[in-house]
Amino acid sequence: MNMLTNHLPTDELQKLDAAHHMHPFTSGTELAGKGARVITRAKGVTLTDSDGNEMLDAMAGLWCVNIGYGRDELADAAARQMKELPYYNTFFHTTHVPAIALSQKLAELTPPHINNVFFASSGSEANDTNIRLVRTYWAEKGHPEKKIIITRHNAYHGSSVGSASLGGMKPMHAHGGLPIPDIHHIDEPNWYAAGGDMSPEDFGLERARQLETAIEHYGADRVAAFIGEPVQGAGGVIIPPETYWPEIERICRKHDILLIADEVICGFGRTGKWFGSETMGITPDIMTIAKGLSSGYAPIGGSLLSDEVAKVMNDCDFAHGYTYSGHPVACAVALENLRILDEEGIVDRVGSETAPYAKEKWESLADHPLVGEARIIGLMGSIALSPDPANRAPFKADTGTAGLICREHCFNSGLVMRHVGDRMVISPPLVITKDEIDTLVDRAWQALDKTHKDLKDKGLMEAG
Ligand code: PXG
Repeated sequence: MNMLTNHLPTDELQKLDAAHHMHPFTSGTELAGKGARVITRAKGVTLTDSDGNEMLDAMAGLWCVNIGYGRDELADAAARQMKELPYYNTFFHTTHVPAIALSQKLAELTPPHINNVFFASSGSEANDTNIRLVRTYWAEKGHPEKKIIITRHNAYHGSSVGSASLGGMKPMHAHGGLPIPDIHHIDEPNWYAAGGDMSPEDFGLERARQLETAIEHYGADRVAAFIGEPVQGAGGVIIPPETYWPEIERICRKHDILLIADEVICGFGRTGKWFGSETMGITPDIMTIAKGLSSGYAPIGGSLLSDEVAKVMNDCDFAHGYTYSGHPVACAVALENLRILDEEGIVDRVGSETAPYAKEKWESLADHPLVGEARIIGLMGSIALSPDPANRAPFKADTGTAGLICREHCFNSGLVMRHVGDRMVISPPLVITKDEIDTLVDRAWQALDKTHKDLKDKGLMEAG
């Protein structure tokens, strides 16, 4: 049974998949019509599908395979741990070596004031922890009315009821009656789309000050926390103006509200430093982690807490936890992943060599006649497709029409890029080489050429 994937022809696998497997964020009916792409193997930055086609994975899976595919050390760490202690929980005054070792390693890698972790199995679970945790924190300090969490439109913080409420994705809110009470959304710092004639710096300040307006509206005595991704990922790799985060931090400190940095994508080297908050120059009270923590080899996430937050939470019996909080196999895999990222200097190399090279190459895509902006920070980048790049104009066609066409051309050019509306985004494994970056950008250019031609042929180059 477990050899199934390598022994059935692609169309049979696709039929079985359509018959029994429901995919996230996907219309099953539509997928059944064309058949899912079946990925069978991967090595480094390269995926192989069931027909033997190879593709450069410029998304590192889903923004997570930071050390690249095929590292035997992680498989060996998992096998060793499974044989020794495949599972035990961390409830009821119990612990085990992998959870101890990983917590200690995280304390070493994070900023000096962050020394505690509450484990989960995903970013969604960790953000659910954060909702309950910040409200409990303030209640323990004698302010039970400090409950509101301020977040942003077009943010992504997960798919569970709590984390999707923190997120700002309207289609997600529509499914299931979200958000939950006491979540307030402000606008995102997307200068390209909404900056108009303002300078990026002024726009960054204006967007950050929406936080202050919201706090003043509710009263600081009712606001528990602000949460944001240092750089929005799933929202389209929106790199905020430089003025934005320092102003957000100033406002949080002034009004005594907790600052949560969602580092699920930005953490573990993605922005060229260990954490996106370091790149943005901020000192959060809580950081959400997942994805790159294990490079996606095992499901694990967590909430990292400042000493001040940890002290208050340690003094109370926080009624919260998951069966797999600190799962030993996931912890062992994450620990080995962090050892490799650290000892092989992968994060440092992104900051000093790979990211500067990628920046030069990626930004050259701005010369393409279909591209309104091409930006990258560390190894997360995006391009905005536009029928009128000089004016940053959107398409008249439904948002996402051009992006979807471009994504299909990328696949056919041997490149996995994701589209977010009409933005194309990348987040390749951090081990990508300069030659592979050249290949990535060449293939992106080819896909843009084909997209441009298609859009012209279909009369879709009109600005809206
Ligand atoms: N926070 C951030 C910033 C994320 O990007 C989560 C939390 C939730 O993590 P889990 O492990 O529960 O998925 C994420 C996840 C996409 C895409 O299409 C992005 C994510 C997940 C799925 C799809 O870009 N990010």
